[in-house]
Amino acid sequence: MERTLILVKPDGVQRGLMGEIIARFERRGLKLIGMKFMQMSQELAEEHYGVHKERPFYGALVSYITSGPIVAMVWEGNDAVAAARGTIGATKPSAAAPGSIRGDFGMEIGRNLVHGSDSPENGIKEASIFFNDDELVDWNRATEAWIVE
Ligand code: DAT
Ligand code: MG
Repeated sequence: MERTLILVKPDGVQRGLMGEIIARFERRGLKLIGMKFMQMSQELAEEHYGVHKERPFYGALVSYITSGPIVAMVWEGNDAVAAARGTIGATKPSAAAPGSIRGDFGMEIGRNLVHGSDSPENGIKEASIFFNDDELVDWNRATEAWIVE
């Protein structure tokens, strides 16, 4: 069972798209096991985006992600990482497929609305940066047998 860390970034919150974005993961069949509304600190942003530290856009990326509140979530499922990345769409919204979140709501790479982990390993790692174990909920979903064979 994979986990993926999903963030509704500050533009998604400010534009009133939280519910719209969350609904897409929910309807897809991913299972929510953690969620919080928060504003990321500089330290948390630097930890989360540490892999991009040497890239020219790093400063802008950290200031964007810390510029306002976000929704942080952990979603679980078989192939959760790839499924969520499909729902999110390509990094550059102007090139993202219609039907994806970025393809339906975005225009620019620096305002691409949502984050999703890029591998199962990073899903586990990123979830643990944002959530303590006791903030993740183990629950039985009534519709499970209609989503998972
Ligand atoms: P993704 O968010 O699709 O996983 P990523 O991990 O490669 O993409 O990059 C993290 C974020 O950094 C991305 O959502 C937007 C920003 N970014 C990536 N490449 C960029 C570029 N060439 N110019 C500006 N921002 C960029
Ligand atoms: Mg990434």
